[in-house]
Amino acid sequence: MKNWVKKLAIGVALPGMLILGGCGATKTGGSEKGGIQERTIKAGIGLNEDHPEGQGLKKFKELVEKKSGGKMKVQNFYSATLGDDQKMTEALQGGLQEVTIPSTSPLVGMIKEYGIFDFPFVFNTEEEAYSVLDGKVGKELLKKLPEHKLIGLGYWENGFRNLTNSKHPVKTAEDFKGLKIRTMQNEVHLDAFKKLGANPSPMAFSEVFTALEGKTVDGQENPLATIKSSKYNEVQPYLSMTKHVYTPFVFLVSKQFWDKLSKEEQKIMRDSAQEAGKYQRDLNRKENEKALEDLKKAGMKVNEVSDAEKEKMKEIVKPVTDKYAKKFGQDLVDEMMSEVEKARKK
Ligand code: KDG
Repeated sequence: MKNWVKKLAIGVALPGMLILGGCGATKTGGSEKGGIQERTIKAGIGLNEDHPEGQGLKKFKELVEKKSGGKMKVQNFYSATLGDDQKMTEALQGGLQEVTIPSTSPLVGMIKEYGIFDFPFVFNTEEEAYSVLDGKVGKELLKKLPEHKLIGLGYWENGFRNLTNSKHPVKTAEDFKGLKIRTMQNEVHLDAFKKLGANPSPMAFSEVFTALEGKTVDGQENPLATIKSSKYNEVQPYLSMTKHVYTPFVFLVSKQFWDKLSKEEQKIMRDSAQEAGKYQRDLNRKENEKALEDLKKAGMKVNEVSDAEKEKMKEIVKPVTDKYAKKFGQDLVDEMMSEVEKARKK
């Protein structure tokens, strides 16, 4: 067994723990009555209802309520009404909320290994990302969650991130210099943008529009569906197709809640999260194409970034990714890259 797998497995192989289906689900304390009980599941996300993530959550609700004969009810909350990613994740750990689906990036303070998905220019396509997330690497990272009072049921899609700003088009590595860019609260993003000569400012997703509107930052970076759904075009004239990072969403369940469920109820949750996840990934990719056309129509000045310039950017941030590969585990990073290479050969 590879070192990084051993380290991750030992971290979670608690006595009597049954690791099911690669999602790290623990042995069911299970409801003594078994079967399906009347339950209410509070599910919150930071994005809007019209975003593919919001649509995916609606699909999850529909599936859980159908599969449980209406006994398990899902209450959806959008646009960070229950708080930002970190606050909602803490609410799950405290048993105050049952489901949230954040980007992996804000979790890196808790589970450092998730930072490998913040390395710039690792993936060229969504399929390459899926091969890592749905394969050994993604499954082993899910097994890290129970020790943090969380259960992970799989990965949905935030997607490839592109840069918007109010100053000028970003066509070359040089063009980042001096730009004040909002980043997620994530050390890899912070260090990478600093290395490119930008001036990064970490903040929660819910604060981004106000910061852009008030010009406390010049720009931000997010997938096209988020740029459109959050109406960043209203305050950001320039969109540069950097595709610099692919960010996953991770479907999180409160372990306190999960351990009360019967095996049947856990299967309903897991199957619904995975079925809704496939639906959400497909919808996200369709919406990204449509969003680009809509953002152009809304007047954003869109520029492509050449492969040569992306290679230059990758070279500039290499000392950052080398530093964090050591911190997160070189074996883990090597395994991710070998999965990517395999996907590229398909
Ligand atoms: O809850 C929304 C966030 O998880 C997601 O949009 C994170 O990409 C993100 C950002 O920029 O904060």
